[in-house]
Amino acid sequence: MNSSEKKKQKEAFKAAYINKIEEVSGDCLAESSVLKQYQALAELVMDDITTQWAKSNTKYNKHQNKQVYFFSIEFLIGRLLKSYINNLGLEDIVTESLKELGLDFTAIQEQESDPGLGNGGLGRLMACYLDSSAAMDMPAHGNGIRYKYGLFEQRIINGEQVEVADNWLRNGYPFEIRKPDKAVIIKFGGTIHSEKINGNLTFVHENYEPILAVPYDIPVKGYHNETVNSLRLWSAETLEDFDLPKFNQGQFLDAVRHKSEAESISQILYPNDNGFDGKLLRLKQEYFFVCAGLKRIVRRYKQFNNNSMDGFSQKICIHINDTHPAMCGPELMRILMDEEGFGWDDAWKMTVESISFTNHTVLPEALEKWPVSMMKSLLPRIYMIIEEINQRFTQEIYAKYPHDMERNYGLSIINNDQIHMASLAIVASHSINGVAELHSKILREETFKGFYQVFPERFHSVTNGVTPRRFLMNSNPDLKDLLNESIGTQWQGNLFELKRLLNYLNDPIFSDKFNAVKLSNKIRLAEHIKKHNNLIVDPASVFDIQVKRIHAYKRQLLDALHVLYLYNQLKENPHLEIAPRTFIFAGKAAPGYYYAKQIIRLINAIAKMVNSDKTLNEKIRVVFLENFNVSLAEIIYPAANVSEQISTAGKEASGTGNMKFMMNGAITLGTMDGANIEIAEAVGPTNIVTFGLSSDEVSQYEKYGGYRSIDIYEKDPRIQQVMHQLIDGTLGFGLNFQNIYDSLLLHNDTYFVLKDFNAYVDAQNRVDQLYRNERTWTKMSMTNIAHSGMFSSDRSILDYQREIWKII
Ligand code: NBX
Repeated sequence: MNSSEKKKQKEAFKAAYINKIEEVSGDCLAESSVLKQYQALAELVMDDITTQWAKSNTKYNKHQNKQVYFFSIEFLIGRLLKSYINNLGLEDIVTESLKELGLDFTAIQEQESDPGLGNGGLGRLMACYLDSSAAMDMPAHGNGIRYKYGLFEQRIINGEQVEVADNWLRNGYPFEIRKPDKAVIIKFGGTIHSEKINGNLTFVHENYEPILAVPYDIPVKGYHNETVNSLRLWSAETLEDFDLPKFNQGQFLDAVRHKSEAESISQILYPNDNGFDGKLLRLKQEYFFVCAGLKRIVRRYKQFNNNSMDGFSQKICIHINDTHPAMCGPELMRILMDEEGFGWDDAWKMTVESISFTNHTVLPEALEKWPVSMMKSLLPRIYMIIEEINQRFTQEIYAKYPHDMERNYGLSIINNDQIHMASLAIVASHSINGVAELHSKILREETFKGFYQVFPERFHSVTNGVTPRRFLMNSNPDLKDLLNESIGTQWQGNLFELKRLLNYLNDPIFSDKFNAVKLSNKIRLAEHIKKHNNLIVDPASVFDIQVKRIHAYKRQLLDALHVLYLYNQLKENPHLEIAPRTFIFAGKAAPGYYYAKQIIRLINAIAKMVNSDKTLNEKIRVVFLENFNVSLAEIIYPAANVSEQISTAGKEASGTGNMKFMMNGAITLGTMDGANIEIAEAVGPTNIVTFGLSSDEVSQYEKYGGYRSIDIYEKDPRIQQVMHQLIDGTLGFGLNFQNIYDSLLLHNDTYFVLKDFNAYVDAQNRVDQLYRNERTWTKMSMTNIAHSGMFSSDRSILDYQREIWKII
């Protein structure tokens, strides 16, 4: 675009924007609030997008391309305004125009609420996959729940987590379109009886409670292309706002209760990451979005296919994100048999051909098992179908493997009066995949070993990826510009092109610019810390960061104990030569997870002690940042030097934060777990710092014993010192971390924190040495970015297309 064209475009944009502000606020620009400025900009952007959206949909309807639908109980999409603007290619026009109008674009963007419709990795992965699918012109859509309240907001008060409801819809949400004409009815409870209708055996569902599912669609705009896909989120409503007959009888409360019970289904996101809590309302949520989503998909398919279901499984991929949508199997069977008139065998073939399943965790406490009694009373027809799926499946394997009774028994979907949702998902899918090589291997060899023996061809592995648009280009614009001016812009279309950066490893001018970018990102984070924690941190210090959900297996405790150890070292020897370090933590604990909340308290107690100790010469600082969410993450990753990825080996399925850090030039300090292993392979052993037990060693100890944490404790005075400090009042008057202490010694340290402690301290020393050699560190950092192509979600989506959905 030449400069006069650009000028024209800017003028047109400004005129339209001023108009829009008047329209949404009734005020002129000068009088308008920042909220109204944001709302006007959002509407203007939506106007552009909806035009493209309609075109995309028409194209999809006409050409009947194969469509993928991601069914997920979480979509952690983050703020969308900037992402839309950049994907539309309007970045410069908007930025410059707003500046010329004297407006603060950053403040405007901060008006947008960050929809917390997910807990962590699983939900964020879906958002990255939607972004990549649209960027690659692939028809893939999301199907989930429009929670009225997303994941709680976290406040830290007196060092402890306090949860506050996340009312993200307070000011409305400009990027969704409510489609009441596409609402569907979901039936809960009631009874089933069979009847012969026109000579056919038909199942009749009676006395059920009907709930209305109303879709809200959010456009998913591709990067610099014409594709706009859809994220459809379902909201639960009563059929009538008031149940009039009851109201007339004077049962006012009953009528209103019915309303709130119905609406409770999409009221709130369950805040457990990697944990199953078996609540009836959760089961309702799961069926709610599965049933609503499938209904619309089938309806649309028939509408554009001469009212026929022919070819359905060749054209439709139902991809289920973990087991929460596993009822897609029995629900699709129900639709095909009870509504479309197929017999069992044909319906089953279509179902298995359509469905594929990704597993995200091997932690036993996260595996979903629903009591038969609950399923039977809430979803009687679905239960009948699950029973029959199980009966046919077990018969088949008993006939095929008559000598393997014990293994066969373990494969039963229904066991001990519980329905094992992972087993259901495997039996009803043609593909099961893990999210990193190691994780997929553990699925094959341990978690789903029996199923792997029966269906080896169903097992796949697709390593996770993250979107470079959000996590590099939009959140680290200075790095983007530097890359563009050095290696050209091809990397924006194919992240593997970042390899070209390797040509600059020994270029001192480039290195200086590269370090200047990192420093300015660190200054931005330091400002955030000053504002929110009222603490001054030195941007020249090493920013050593662990941000993720707080969970015992992720071992924030190991990080914290090392800080305590380093503090002790510095107290003993204030002249200890180390590069000054700022240890930064952030993450939410599930509200009912006491241990994780204690870890937050511990980190804050250590922070308080360390930050107020003047004798340390500011060599170390500790920060716990409140309310980790996608927006905060976007400020954090670009500012990191060290990426802490220290889970007990074998427990973190993949991790995706590790990739976001790497893409922004942080060095991974990690165990050989999840995708860390593939990061290590990509960058080579000299560009990562690894330590600790391997997953094989962990599983040997778990199976055969042989680890006694007390032995380690008794041999190591450094460990004794930090352990005592947990309970002797060092960390503050009355502050006692007895239960953390007990978990490590009395309960034999389930996650091998003490076992890996020594190796971790050594690894941290290596990090310190490496950082103090600036040239070495800069090269390592650049090398990490150069090899991050493999961790783009564009690559993951291509793998899914090739291996699982068979699109290319
Ligand atoms: O999924 C996460 C894994 O822990 C990460 O290693 C992985 O990178 C990420 C994406 O594949 N799993 C996860 O976030 N699980 C859950 O959020 C979860 C939530 C509720 C539940 C079970 C699992 N009942």
